[in-house]
Amino acid sequence: MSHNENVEERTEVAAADQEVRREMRPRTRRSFLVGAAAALLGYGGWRWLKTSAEDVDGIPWPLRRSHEFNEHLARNYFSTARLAPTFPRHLANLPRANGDIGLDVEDFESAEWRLEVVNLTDSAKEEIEPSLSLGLEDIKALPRVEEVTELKCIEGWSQVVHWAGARFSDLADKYQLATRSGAPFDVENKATDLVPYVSLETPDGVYYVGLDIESALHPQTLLCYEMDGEPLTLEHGAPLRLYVPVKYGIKSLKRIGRITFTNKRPFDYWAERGYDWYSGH
Ligand SMILES: Nc1nc2c(c(=O)[nH]1)N[C@H]1C(S)=C(S)[C@@H](COP(=O)(O)O)O[C@H]1N2
Ligand SMILES: [Mo]
Repeated sequence: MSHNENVEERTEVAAADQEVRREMRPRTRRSFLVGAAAALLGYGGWRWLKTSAEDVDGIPWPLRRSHEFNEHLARNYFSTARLAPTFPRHLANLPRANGDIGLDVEDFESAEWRLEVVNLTDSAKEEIEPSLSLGLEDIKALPRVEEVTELKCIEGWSQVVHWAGARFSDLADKYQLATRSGAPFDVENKATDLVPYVSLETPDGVYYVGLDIESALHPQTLLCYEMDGEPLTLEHGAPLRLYVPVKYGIKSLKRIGRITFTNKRPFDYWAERGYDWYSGH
């Protein structure tokens, strides 16, 4: 199966999955929430809640608001003004190489590596537009950025790391990605023009992460080609890996093969295995 078919199949499964969830959600959520609210409020409170306006999902609005809160928080919390803490360089070290999903070392030729970029911004057509194919020299032609920030693994360890690479936002800017109009993005003032999601995958498509566009465009989110002052090693994701300061390490995909800007919330390897899709910290 070709890589594209693989992606398309995942997309189809996603669509079917979403369909099922759409059907199930109002019922399961409502019964769960109704039980929880009844337990919390007692009868009087419950009467008040029931008689409050119901919204589209049939969930009384005070409850619905708390549902929306998580997504709202994830989308606005990491605005460009909120920077992750930085550290003095002497505290930085190379972290342990953690996770090798999609990093088959035997089968990988660094010299043949290309970064494919796909713009799937027209959801009506659902067509994969001709992709941009970039080499490492194209990434290195973007302004070089160094930062000393923390890598936090969801398993409970963290390490201050000295990273070097290009800002993801500079890639988006240079190639006019990230917006529906193709105009330069403006996270603060023109959020409605942003393509809402980015998907990143290893070249074999085995490991894949989804990001909200705000986190992808965060000024400290890097496409890294160096860690700890040295060129990236294969086990840390050579030739190019992602680092997202506002997310747990699971989102910092090693060995990026493909970046897709999309209107649909992308599949995410660990979200499918029960972790929070946003995985912010
Ligand atoms: N391709 C790929 N990227 C990956 C992983 C993986 O298994 N495969 N693991 C993730 C996890 S859980 C962490 S904590 C970080 C670890 O990065 P490091 O190996 O450079 O320490 O990589 C992330 N990126
Ligand atoms: Mo991790």
